[in-house]
Amino acid sequence: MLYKLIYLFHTDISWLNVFRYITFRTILSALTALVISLFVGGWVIERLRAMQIGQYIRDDGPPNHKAKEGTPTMGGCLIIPVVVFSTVCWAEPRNLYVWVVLFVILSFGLIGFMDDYLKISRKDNRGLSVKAKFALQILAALIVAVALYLYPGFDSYLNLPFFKKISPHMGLGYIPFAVFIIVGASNAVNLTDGLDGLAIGPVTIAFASYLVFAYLAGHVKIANYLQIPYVAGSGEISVLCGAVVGAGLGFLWYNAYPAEIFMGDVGSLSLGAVLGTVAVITKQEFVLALVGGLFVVEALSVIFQVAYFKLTGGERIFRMAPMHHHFELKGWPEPKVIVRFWIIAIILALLSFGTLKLR
Ligand code: 57M
Repeated sequence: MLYKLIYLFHTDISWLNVFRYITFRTILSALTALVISLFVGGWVIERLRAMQIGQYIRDDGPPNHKAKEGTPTMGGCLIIPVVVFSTVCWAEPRNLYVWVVLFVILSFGLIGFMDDYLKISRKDNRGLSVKAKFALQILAALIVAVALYLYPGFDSYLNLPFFKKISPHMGLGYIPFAVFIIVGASNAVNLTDGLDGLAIGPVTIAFASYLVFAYLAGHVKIANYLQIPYVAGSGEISVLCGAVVGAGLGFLWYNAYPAEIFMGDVGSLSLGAVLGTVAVITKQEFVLALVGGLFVVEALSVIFQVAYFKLTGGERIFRMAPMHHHFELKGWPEPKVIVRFWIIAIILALLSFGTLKLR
């Protein structure tokens, strides 16, 4: 909105023309989110502490985690409003994709908020039941998937990296596919959020990658040159990705080891779902397995651990799942696990750009 207001004067003040450019507004969006997060973060932590919204630590976790008991949580209540505010300020208000993604961050944020609130307010610290949580996530993702499927400007064929010529039309099958990507990404990020900065670091890196993918997909000449799907209007999603990068860096300032705040399910579920939605809109769903490879591996470690545990009647593949706990129990100090996971996330993000040329 702010951008539209400023742009009204571009005929009188010529340099205001720069606001027309998505790149400029993406940088502004990132800086707006970063500055607000940094300046407001400390106050939010104080408020959460005053309201006694502190993390409950289960007894069955790694021993060193008990010291984290009471750390202010639900930090997603800072991230989400900052991302929404920056996006609304600097993105094109008539762009449907922007509003679809804002619906996702708010709906999944509400699901996470309900889960976090129940965990904190209940004596047994239980949140939403797994069934209720999944049902709400699938419902929200279904609304998004159907909206994209019905949107005339959005083509629901499957884009396969490395195979330019193969792009099968999925028809109605696209809807469950999109739901799977959005709900899967949401829960994979949620599982990964188990060490200080372990989720927000790779999430910020992933959104920095999709900031580029969205810009390229929305630029007809570049998309055609790279032979990636051209998605008219998806360039505005770069502005939202910029807001997430800024808010992510600002949150990391406080979530870095030793964390002063956790994002809570309100943060992890919403950021993961937004990442999945951005991958769907930019038609880079399979690339998400690479960009978000860390989240995929963490989720798979849980799936394999639980399956093996049930199959063998109690045997484990990892010392503890998700995999970050396995390395913790192997004796790696928490910061070492975190930074090594960040390094892997950066390598995966760089590799993902290789899919743009290798086709
Ligand atoms: C999401 N939440 C963290 C924090 C964060 C099926 C099973 C694998 C499920 C899984 C689970 O419960 N996952 C929930 C992970 C939790 O973090 C809170 O949750 C939010 C994210 N959703 O924002 O509010 C704990 O993580 C630590 N933490 C930090 N720094 C951070 O910045 O240190 C989080 C953020 C926090 C804090 O200790 O309390 C979590 O781990 O629960 N369960 C697990 O991940 C458990 N694994 C497990 O049971 N493995 C089993 C089987 C079932 C696979 C096995 O390997 O045999 C681990 N988590 C806990 N205890 N809490 C280990 C046991």
